[in-house]
Amino acid sequence: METPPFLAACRRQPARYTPVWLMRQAGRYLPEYRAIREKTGFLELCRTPDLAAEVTVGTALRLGVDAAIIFADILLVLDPMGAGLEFTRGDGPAIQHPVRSAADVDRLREVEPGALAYVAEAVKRARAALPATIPLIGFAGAPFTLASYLIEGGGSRLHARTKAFMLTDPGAWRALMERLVRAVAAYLDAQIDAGADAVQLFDSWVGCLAPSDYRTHVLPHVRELIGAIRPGTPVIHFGTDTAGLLECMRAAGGDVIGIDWRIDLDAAWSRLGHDVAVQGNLDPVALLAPVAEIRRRAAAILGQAAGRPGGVLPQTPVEHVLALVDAVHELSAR
Ligand code: 1CP
Repeated sequence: METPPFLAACRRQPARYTPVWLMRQAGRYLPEYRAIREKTGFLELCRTPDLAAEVTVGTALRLGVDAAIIFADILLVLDPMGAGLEFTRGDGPAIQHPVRSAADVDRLREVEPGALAYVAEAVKRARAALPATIPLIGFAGAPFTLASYLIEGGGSRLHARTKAFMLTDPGAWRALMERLVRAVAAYLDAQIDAGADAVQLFDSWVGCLAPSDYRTHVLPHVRELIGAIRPGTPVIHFGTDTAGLLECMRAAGGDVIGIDWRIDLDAAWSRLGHDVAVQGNLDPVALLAPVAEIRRRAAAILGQAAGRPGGVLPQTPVEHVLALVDAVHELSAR
């Protein structure tokens, strides 16, 4: 069997066409997902391996994408640490016991092996149900982004408490990062053991940092984390708004660097160096535009990738996602 295009691209090997998958490809824009969510709370869905696997596999097959991503959330790992994770209806996540002091860091629990066994079980079932041609991506939040949720108590625009904590008590910050590195490394290894073919580290909010703060307070921890993940499985290192941080993220590691739409793909790739793979670059809001515009954008990104192997909003029309997947496959066929 040929190597699936997604895994070939992760390893910078030639593929028949450029693989495509979407962040939040399973979500509220899909009627099938909404139907399941009418009966089941979000956390309950994550904690029910049969349902989580069904959402993962059903979505990938329906969309015709080149990878499935396990249905879970970056914040699940915070719950067994004792943070008290809740998803209140309609809103984002809330942390019942935010971390605001060195003593709060000390009170966090080590994640027991097995605490997140339901995710590993969902990975196992999804892998068993997927065709061999479709790789399964496991994932976790990166330490900075997880720390931000822990410290802010939920989502945040400025991450002001997080930065203040980092700059005021660097020792407690380091202790927090070290705990998160241990928990996330074990969690990703458990997903790999269960059958994940690649893993993605989401540093969704790291773009708020000055490069010097990233280098001092984040980079060493991410490097340690990526180094601790069992070798042989491609690691995708993703962040948003990272135009100021690309070289630093590259230095922290990853086989693939995930970027967003705020930087041209060719510019990002030449800064990263072509000895690493690149993923991403389409603005999710572009999927609200007419199909002709979606195809134009897909062609532009593929053009910038120059033949090199290269979150859906709830109001996104499903046909537009299908059109994107078709456009990428058709325009990049070789
Ligand atoms: O049913 C619902 O309304 C829940 C919405 C939802 C979904 C579908 C949340 C709550 N999480 C998820 C699943 C999810 N989250 C996946 C599953 C797989 C897929 O992509 O199909 C993934 C990979 C995530 C990752 C995630 N969760 C990120 C990183 C993604 C990014 O855009 O950078 C983040 C920041 C989260 C936290 C989170 N979970 C959910 C929400 C609404 C949020 C963001 C809240 C905030 O703005 O702070």
